Amino acid sequence: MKKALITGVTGQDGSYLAELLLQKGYEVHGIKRRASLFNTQRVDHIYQDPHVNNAHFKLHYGDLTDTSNLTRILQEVQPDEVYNLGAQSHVAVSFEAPEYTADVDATGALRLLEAIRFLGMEKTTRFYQASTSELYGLVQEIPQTETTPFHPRSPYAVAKMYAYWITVNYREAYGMYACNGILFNHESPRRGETFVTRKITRGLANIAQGLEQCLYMGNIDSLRDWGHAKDYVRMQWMMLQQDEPDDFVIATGVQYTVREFITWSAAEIGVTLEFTGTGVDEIATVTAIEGDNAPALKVGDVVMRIDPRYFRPAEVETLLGDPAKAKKKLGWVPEITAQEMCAEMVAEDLKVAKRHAFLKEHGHDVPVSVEG
Ligand code: NDP
Ligand code: GDR
Repeated sequence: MKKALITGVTGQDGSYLAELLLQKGYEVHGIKRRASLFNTQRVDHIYQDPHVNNAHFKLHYGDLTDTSNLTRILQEVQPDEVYNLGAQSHVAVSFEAPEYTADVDATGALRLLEAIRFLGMEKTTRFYQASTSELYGLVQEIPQTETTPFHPRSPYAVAKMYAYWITVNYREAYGMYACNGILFNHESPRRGETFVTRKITRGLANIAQGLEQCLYMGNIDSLRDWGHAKDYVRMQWMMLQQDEPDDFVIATGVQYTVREFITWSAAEIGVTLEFTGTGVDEIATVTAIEGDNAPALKVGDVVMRIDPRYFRPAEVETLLGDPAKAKKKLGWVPEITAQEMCAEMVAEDLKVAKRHAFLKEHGHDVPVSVEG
């Protein structure tokens, strides 16, 4: 039985990857952080009681800032494959906490690689690094490929650039099977609530149900190449199954604006929007409502405004990936379109919003607002 160790197992990708590897018959180990509240919601459905024999999914307390902890877990587990998905992954937050972001996202990758080498596992343990399209930042070429030069635009992206190159370096210096997946934005109903797609689907679902008044957004002209996390974790696994390690761009090859994503999300709820005004004065107004998903809305309501607090000190305006290499060498193609993914996300968030509206009506407190 193959063993995998996943850092960031409690995150969006970690949870989908753990599911995939369990389906493939792996013993899956994940690192979770100690928190004052439970933080395992995304993996609770695959939790296995460690007191029962033959548990194939095991969680270890740990942190990417703690070398001794990582070394001990690696020694104990002796994984065939390590997936380094753990990160302070929010670009805007990285401007607020740049040093911590560097410690986790850059030095964290080094700590893992060095622990693998220190334990003499560099010839037996394969390593996947969660690299990112944010490396392209101020884009030098459209679309972006594995050879497009990097120009990172945030402390997050700069930290991830170190992680990218240290992964390449350990491959070249020590002959490690170490790969970078340069993944473009990927989303799902499990996406963190402060990333733009989820902020929109959750926010509009809440507004439709009368739990919030308005969505406050940053740069809605921003262009992103959005895929589904389920498609992308499949590729993470495929990258570690080849004869030779290599780096791959994972993307859909299609880009849309944040504004378009807002329009689709509203349409999924049955609401048609009109965008008027420019810059910080742009608003989205309801022009038609179909069906019964939005009892709290009426024609003429303003459901989106711009709040400059969500502008970034340096923005990545446009990202568009070319996944040709992944298609050619690994036969990978994304199966879920951005619109299908949006529909799935809205459906899930609407279910929760309806439940919360019911609870609120009956006098219970419900979580609504989100900053990000
Ligand atoms: P999430 O933010 O959903 O998950 C991040 C995970 O990292 C969580 O499990 C989090 O734990 C964990 N983590 C955070 N800090 C630490 C730390 N100090 N030590 C150990 N674990 C930590 O991210 P995604 O699942 O979306 O992304 C996975 C990886 O892929 C990340 O590295 C991200 O930067 C990268 N990436 C993501 C893309 C995307 O579009 N989703 C695109 C390209 C790259 P906790 O649950 O406790 O917070
Ligand atoms: P990104 O994702 O920065 O690309 O990083 P995010 O969804 O946060 O932003 C995408 C774009 O939307 C614009 N935007 C807003 N973003 C947020 N979060 N909130 C807003 O209100 C808002 N309004 C407009 C942003 O400015 C940006 O242009 C994600 C993360 O998952 C990284 O970890 C990963 O590496 C990259 O994707 C690829």
